[in-house]
Amino acid sequence: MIKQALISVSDKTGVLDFARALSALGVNILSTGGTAKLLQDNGVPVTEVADYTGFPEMLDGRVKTLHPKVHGGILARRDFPEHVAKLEEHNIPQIDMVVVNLYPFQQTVAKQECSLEDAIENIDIGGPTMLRSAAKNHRDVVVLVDPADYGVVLAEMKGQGEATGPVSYETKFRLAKKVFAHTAQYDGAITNYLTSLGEDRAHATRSSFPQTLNMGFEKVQDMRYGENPHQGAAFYRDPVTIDGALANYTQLQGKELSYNNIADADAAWECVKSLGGMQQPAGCVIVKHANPCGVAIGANALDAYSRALQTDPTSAFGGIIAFNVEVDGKAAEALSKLFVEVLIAPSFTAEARQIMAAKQNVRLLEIALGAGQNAYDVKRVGGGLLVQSPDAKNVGLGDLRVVTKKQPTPQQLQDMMFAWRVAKFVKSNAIVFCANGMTLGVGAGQMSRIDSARIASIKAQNAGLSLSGSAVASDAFFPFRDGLDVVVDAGATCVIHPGGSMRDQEVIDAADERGVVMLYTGTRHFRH
Ligand code: 93A
Repeated sequence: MIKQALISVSDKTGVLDFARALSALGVNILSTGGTAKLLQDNGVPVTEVADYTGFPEMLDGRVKTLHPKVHGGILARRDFPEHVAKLEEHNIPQIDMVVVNLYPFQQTVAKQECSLEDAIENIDIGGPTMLRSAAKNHRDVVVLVDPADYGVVLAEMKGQGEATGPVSYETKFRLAKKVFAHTAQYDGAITNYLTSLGEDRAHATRSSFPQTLNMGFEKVQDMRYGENPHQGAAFYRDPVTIDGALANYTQLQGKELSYNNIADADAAWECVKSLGGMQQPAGCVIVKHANPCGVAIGANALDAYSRALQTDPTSAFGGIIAFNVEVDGKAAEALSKLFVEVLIAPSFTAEARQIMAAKQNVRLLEIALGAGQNAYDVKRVGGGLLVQSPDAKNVGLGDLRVVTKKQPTPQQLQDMMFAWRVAKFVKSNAIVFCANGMTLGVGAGQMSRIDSARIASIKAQNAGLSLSGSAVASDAFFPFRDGLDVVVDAGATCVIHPGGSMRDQEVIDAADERGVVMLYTGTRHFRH
């Protein structure tokens, strides 16, 4: 029987309804200041912990619930007569349910302007202590750290559905495991934050990577299989919500997302997000095996898609397609003619959804646009992790340097900027031919740059696209003039790349000799 519950929550989602229902079931409710006030103001009977223990909240709230009357009531073993007698001796009633969620530490430190002082004050001490006490004594105490569990527990208490009365052991055990996972993750976030601070701690500048990396990711779903059917797989989400990130997707229809779907969807989404602020309002990216095989901007979603598709219609079959604008009926009509695995957009019109509903296998994902970045980019290697900051650098016009005698025309400049944005999302070695806001040929993932250049021009030929007068981006410098000769032979008249090779002069001389424009970005975008 649950006679008494302690409720102390920072995230007050759903707590009022839950407390009201508990109260209606005859449960006595204890609460801390803010939570107690919310319940009182809404007519739910509640006793403040301070009145209960006879000790006021003190030290700016640092000590609210850290009291034997609270922890004795939670931790006492109900099956040990000595424990029960001790509680009676000290006049400590049992606490049978603990509902706690913690100070929002992760959200606080995720803010750019967060000071060390702010971070420290948001380290919850009393909350995890109660959670851990209750989870340790889960045989007799129900512990809830996630508002999503309120409903299940209530249903069990009321004996609804399958439930037969009091909260089952299975549920209590599941909730306890969830608590320990949660507090471990919470402490991990604190460790990460503190060890990431630079020497100048007062300013809390983050200048290095944490000494131990506790990422605290939460499993969203198990998958049927991994990259291949003989591999197991699961998808985990960052505990901190990242604006505009793939993991925030809402699936509107379609089969369950697979491991490869998610990896490719991420590549498409990150690339299409980078197409904002260009000459045309709509952007479309088609991805196959983690590489863009068609990228374009256009007057609207249909226009951008039709142009992106032209680059490599063969590879687009079974692809993953992302838009940075709403997908309307016209675009959906065209898309429904292609075999597509996943479609991603900030939104789909009702008409578009209706059209796609006829293709139930297509996975439709809505994700709000946003410019959030992962804190870390991670790659697993045998026995370790490689961690780096994400490749967040976006080259602007001011970063460019013309190194040839010939200066770019405004059109060439636009074409090269577009090609450069795309090249960032193509696996190295990347060579991307573009013109008028669309890709014409993409060479990806080759071990030599000259092979990427050859492949990109062959692909343009195969698609029946002319490279004459096109722009080329190369994700890293040309080590020799041969790669440049290949793209110029194919028809390119301007080339953008980082520069920085030992033989830069040889390559600049070649560009001058061939009468083409060459721009340095000073930034490299290797992607492996
Ligand atoms: O400052 S604390 O670490 N010290 C405590 O004794 C304590 N007890 C509960 N933080 C404490 N809490 C936290 O207060 C809970 O974990 C919860 O997040 C929050 C609820 O406060 P209020 O009810 O005043 O909004």
